[in-house]
Amino acid sequence: MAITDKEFMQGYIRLTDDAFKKGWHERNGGNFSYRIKKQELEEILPSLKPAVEWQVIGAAVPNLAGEYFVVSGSGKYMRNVILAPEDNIAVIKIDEKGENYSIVWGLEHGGRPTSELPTHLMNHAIKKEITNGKNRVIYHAHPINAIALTFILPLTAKAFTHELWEMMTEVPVIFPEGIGVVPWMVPGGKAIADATGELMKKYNAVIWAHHGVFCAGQDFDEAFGFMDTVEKAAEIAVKVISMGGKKQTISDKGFRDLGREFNIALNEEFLDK
Ligand code: 2HA
Ligand code: ZN
Repeated sequence: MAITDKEFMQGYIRLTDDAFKKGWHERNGGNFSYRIKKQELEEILPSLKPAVEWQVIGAAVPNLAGEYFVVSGSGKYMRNVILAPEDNIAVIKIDEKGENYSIVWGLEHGGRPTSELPTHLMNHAIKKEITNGKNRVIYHAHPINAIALTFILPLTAKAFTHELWEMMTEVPVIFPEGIGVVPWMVPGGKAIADATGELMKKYNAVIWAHHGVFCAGQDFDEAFGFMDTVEKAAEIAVKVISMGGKKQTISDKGFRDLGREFNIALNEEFLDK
């Protein structure tokens, strides 16, 4: 069976296609990585190239040493992944120090992994540790309404979390811990990776001001679902603001009642005392 027919690859490819059709991936916008399971790796190992050429990651991720990831290619278009996965994505291996990577499959006509590789791998390192290895997906997209809100709302976790919680009753159930916000920063390097990683210790979704959103997930459905939920709530917020603003909303008492009924610990930082 070809690597691209494996269930995890089909799951990866399906997300790229669904997300492009959502309008979240103009041109080469966005990037996406998956930490391959041991059993999945064993099945594809005979089809991988030996790791001979190593490149620096630009961030140290010692707890990912020896791990393999599926990653999108720098400059590649999300909409083309389904047509030619072997040209647009890669499997990379991390070295024994967690400082370098080697391409062992894919990007057949040349190329490099995503420009956001430091942020992806730092987020994987943090999430792997705090979820005892359950988190496997880091996903970055450019959804319209979430970006639009970063021109209007204060760039704080409190402002974004409370606004998005109010927009749809399920949002606080899906993001009880809240949603993080990184102020505008130059993308692609270690500084934005550090800032995002700090927030990924607390949140599963982090908004990059005037740029996009990063989500973490245990599987493809969860990561896609987080992105979809953030963006749908943001779309409602944009419509409400465009219609002249709220005339009524969910109260903080309402959120507390919801938390009790659903047995979820809503982050008290985002509720009034
Ligand atoms: O174009 O989204 O953040 C890729 C990106 C960089
Ligand atoms: Zn981006």
